[in-house]
Order: sequence, then structure tokens, then C-alpha cells
Amino acid sequence: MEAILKKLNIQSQSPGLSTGQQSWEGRGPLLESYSPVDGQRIASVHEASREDYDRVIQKAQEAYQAWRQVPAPKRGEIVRQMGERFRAYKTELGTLVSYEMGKSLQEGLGEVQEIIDICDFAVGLSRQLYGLTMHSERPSHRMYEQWHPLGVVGIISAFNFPVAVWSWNAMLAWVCGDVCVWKPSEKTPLTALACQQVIREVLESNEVPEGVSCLITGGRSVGEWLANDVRVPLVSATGSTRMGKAVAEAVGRRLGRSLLELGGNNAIIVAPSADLEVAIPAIVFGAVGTAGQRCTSTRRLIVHASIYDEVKERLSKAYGQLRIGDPLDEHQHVGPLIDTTAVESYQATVAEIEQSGGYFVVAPRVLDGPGYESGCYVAPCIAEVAPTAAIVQHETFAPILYLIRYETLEEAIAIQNGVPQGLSSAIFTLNVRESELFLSQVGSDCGIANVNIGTSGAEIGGAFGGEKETGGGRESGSDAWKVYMRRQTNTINYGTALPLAQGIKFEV
Ligand code: UN1
Repeated sequence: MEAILKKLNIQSQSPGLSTGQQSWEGRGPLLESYSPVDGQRIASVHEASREDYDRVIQKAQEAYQAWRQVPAPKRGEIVRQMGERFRAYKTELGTLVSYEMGKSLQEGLGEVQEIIDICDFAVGLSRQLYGLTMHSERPSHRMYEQWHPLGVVGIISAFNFPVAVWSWNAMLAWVCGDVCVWKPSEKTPLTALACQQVIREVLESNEVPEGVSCLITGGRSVGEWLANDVRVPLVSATGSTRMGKAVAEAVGRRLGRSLLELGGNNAIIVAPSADLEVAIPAIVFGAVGTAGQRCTSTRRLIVHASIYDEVKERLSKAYGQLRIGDPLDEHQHVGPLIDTTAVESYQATVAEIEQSGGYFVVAPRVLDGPGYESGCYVAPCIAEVAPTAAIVQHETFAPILYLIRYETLEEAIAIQNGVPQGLSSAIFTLNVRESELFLSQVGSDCGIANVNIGTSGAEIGGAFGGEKETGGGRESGSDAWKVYMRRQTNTINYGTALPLAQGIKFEV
């Protein structure tokens, strides 16, 4: 790990603030980053004070004045070069993601791959920031719309995807002509610093204005400063519903724009015709991958009564084969939770399942002994619980899967939709009527609805996000770029008269 930290230029005490080219130590409290893998301290950073924050925002505002005038395809070229740098540093950055956050090395590398993919996407997008043209109702008039950059974009990211979610926002925002101020999770500051280091050379060699890519480490107060700051027209926030509501309220009070990607409570429906050879691995990956700490993790399994016992048995068997341990060791399936607080919330949820009359098909357990010294490792578990139980309505960021039985597809869809969150959903069926109903307007109410693949592991090409308490935001692919820009409608009169719209006569 030493060599990797060195290559990524992370020192034992690292600066917590950066404007891209310049970095400095904040005057706020010290933030220590511990690895959930082995409990070791990796490095520390000094958080931002309010003065540090203001200095960064001011730099970002200055940078925006110049950056917005750089042609979009030129901005795309800079993002292309960033993608090349992430290709070159994929192993190191992926390893640090795995070590600081605790996800498996495969998934850490996959996360860096998401950065590379969104860079490629953004490069193409930089020549496709299309507006529409309209036919005017008036003679000798032309109407069209164009998209202009917004300004400073605040990005608040979560620990579970410490670098990919930043890149979905930043790469698009940059080609759109915005500048970014990133507040990473205080649980994973070092992966964020590493990203700044990886792109630094690109910023320097292209003489990108200092302040286009800013980083501010710190806790809740930094998030509040961003949410309340009129100098930040868009705040993109990923995290809990509680945090998202606070951000939306503060941004809404000043009529700013927010992009929210909050909690999920994702379900898979397993219909009688499901191909279980495909369904079982999808369920297991969805429920235990990233130790159940994805927004898209599978939390509820709604299984048809006719195959319920078979699915239960096959899942129990699959869970029995899971290897839990050091995520950097590729033989392990499941790594640790992010910290011991997360373990406490796993335990609290387990207690609530028991209180609400739930039964564990695969038992929960906090692991101890050699290899588990950090105290962050838990066993993935499966519980049979009534779908209406209060705990089932709630997103616990841990590998806990609820098993629910259904009789009719309408009932299964009602159960699947019967939670406050609306991020991801899936059905396993070979019956076209069932899959089409699930995807129809009376089917899944989620932002993501899949057939014969699980709830997690979305590609960057689609718009990512969800409804209800998930916050309604869409990031990444499709036309998600529009949220980073302002639309301007233009009407041009090239004639010699002044006809008014709606046929109104006004003569002077
Ligand atoms: C998240 O958990 O915040 O679909 C993002 C997935 C990943 C992204 C998850 N591509 O699981």
C-alpha cells in the first residue's frame, strides 16, 4: 500500500483543499482516514475552515469566467486526456478505493472503469450539446434554443462510490462549461485527493484555469455551506434521504437547483418461469456485493409461492459458500462495512427484525478473530419478514436481504412499489406478459427497472437515479447533462415588420 500511496502522491498528512493546480492544508479539524479492511490509519487531512471554503469558491468563480469561453469540444479534449490518466492509474486508484472504502478489488477497479467510461461518454457529448429549433408562428422569424453553462457546481459524494459518482458529475459538468467544487465523504477523503492528483498534470499541461477542479474535504458543515451558497447554482448530492432533504430544503430556499441521488430499497421479483441459473447469482451479487452498501443493492426479494422454497434453499446454499474477508484478496466475495458505526446499524436492524417477528433463513453475525481485527466485517444474512414491517421500509446499508412470498404479479408489484424509495428494481421471468406489465406505467415505479438482470451494476450510458425519496435526480448518461446547463430560448426577427405572437395587434 505504501508504494501505491506514494504513486498517488498521498502523504501521511495531506492537504485537504485543492483548486486543481494548488493545494493546501485546511484550517479546520484534522480528519483521519482509517481502512475498514485492517483498521489501520492510512493518512490524515486538515478539513476546510469557512475562510478556506470561501477562498476555493472565489477561485472557482474566477475560473468559470474563462472556462465557459473555451469551446465545448476543447473542454472535451481535456476530459479525454483525463480519461487517459485514469487508464494509466487504474490499478493504483482501484486498489486505494478498495483499501479505503472496503469494496472488493474487482469492484474498486470497476469503479475506476466507470470514470474512464464517463470520460469517453463526455468527450462525445462535448460535440452533442444539442438544442432544438422550432418553427415560429410569425413570418420571417426564427426560433431555437441553446444551452449555456451554469457556473459553479457543488458535488457532495458518498463513501460507497467514492470516485465514480464524482466523475459522473464532474466530467459532464466540465464539458458543459461548468467548474466543480467537490466535497467527498469524510469517510473516504484520500481517494478524492488521489483523483485530484491523477488529473493535475492534465490541468497544468493544458493551462486549464486554476479552480476548474476544486476539492474541499470536511464534514456536514461544508455540505451546508454549499447548499446555502448563492454562488453555487447547482448542488449535486448523493447520500442518505435525510441528508438529501436538508440539501433540497436549503437549495430550494434560495431557488437554486439540486440533483439528488438518495436512498434505495430495491427489490427483485422472481416469477414462476424465472431461469434460476441466472437469477440466483444476480440476487447474491445484488445483495452481498459491496457488502450491501450500494444505493442499488438488492434489499428485498419477492418470490412466487410456487418456487419460494426452492429459491430459499438455493440461496441458503449460495450464502453458505460466501467467503468473507480482506477485499484485496480476490478469493473473497464480501469485504467489510465502512466502519463500526455501520456495524452497529446492522446489529440494530437485526434486533428490529427479531422484534417484528422475522425469522433468519441465513443467520446474521459480526465476525471476529484473525483477519477481522477492524471490527467491520459482518455475515450477509437473509430474513423472512412481513413486507409491511416498519424495518422493511427502511434502507439499512448492510448485506441484509428480506425474503417475501407472493401469489399474483399485481401483488408483487404492489409490494415492490410499497416503500418510500424508488431507485432500482428487477424482475426475473421468461413470460413476456409479466415483463411488459412490470415495465409498464402500472408496473415498477422506480427510476431503473430491469428484466433478467439484478438491481445493481448499472452502465454509465443510461440516466441513473430514482423517484420518490430517492430524490428524482438523474446523473450520468442519456440527457442527464441538461441539468448542468441553462436553456435559453431565442427568437430572431429578420423581417421588416413586427408581428406579435398570438396575433395581437398593437399599433402606435
Ligand atoms: C451508488 O450506489 O451510489 O449501478 C451508485 C450501480 C453502480 C452505481 C451505484 N453503477 O450499482
